[in-house]
Amino acid sequence: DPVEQSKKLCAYAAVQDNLKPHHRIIGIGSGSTVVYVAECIGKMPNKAEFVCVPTGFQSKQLIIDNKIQLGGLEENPTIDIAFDGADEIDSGLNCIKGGGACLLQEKLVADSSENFIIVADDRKNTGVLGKGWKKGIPIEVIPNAYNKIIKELTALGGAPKVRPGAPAKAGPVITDNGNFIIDCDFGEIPAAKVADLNSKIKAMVGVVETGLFVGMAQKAYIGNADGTVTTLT
Ligand code: DER
Repeated sequence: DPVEQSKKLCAYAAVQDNLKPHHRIIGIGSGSTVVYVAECIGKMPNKAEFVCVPTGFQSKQLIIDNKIQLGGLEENPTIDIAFDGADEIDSGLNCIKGGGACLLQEKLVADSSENFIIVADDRKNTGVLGKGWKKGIPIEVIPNAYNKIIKELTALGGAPKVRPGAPAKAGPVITDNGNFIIDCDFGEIPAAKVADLNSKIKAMVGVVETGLFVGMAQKAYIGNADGTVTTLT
C-alpha cells in the first residue's frame, strides 16, 4: 500500500535524522503514522536507554508492543524529543490534530518536549488548515459544558458538533481524560489567523484544549506517494 509505505518512510527518516545519542525521554504520539516511529525505535540495539512517554491508550500499547520502557509525564516533565502525526499541516507548520481524540495528552507531550517532530503522509500537507481536513477543529470540552460551548463556537462563526461514538457506542466519544470532543468547522484558516482563533477558543470556559497546534513543531517529515520524503521547517 503506497500510503502505508510513505508513512513508514517519513517516520523512519524523522527518527534517523533527529533522535540523537544524548536523547533519553521520547514522546510518542497517536495515530497510524507514529506506529512506524515506535517500530523504528523498537528495532534500535540501544533501545534500553530510552523511556517513552505516551499520549493515550493506543500510544501506550505501541510502546509496550515494541518492548520499549514506558514512562509518564509525571516523572518525566521534560521530554527530549517527541514524534507525532497530524491531520493537516499549513505553511507555518501549524497543525490540526485530534482526529484520534488524543489531542490533550498530545499537546501536553508536545509542549513538554525540547524538540517536536511531525510525521505525516502527503495528504496532510495542504498548506492551509481546513483545506483538506473537512471534519472541523477537534476541541476537548468538559462534558456538561458542551451545549454552552456549542453556542459560543456558533457565535464565533463555526459549525460545531459533538463527536458521536456511533456506531461503536450510543452517545458521544469519551476521551482518555473523561471529556467530550466537539469538532468545529471554521472553513479554511489562513496561517496568520490560526493563533487568534486558537486563543478565542481556549478562552471559552469549559474548553480543556484545542486541536490547533500553533507553531509547536520544529519540523515535519512528509511521506510522498512517489517514495520521496519532504522535510518542512
Ligand atoms: O489524532 C491525532 O492528532 C493523530 O496524530 C492523527 O490524527 C494522525 O493520524 P494518522 O497518523 O493516522 O494520519
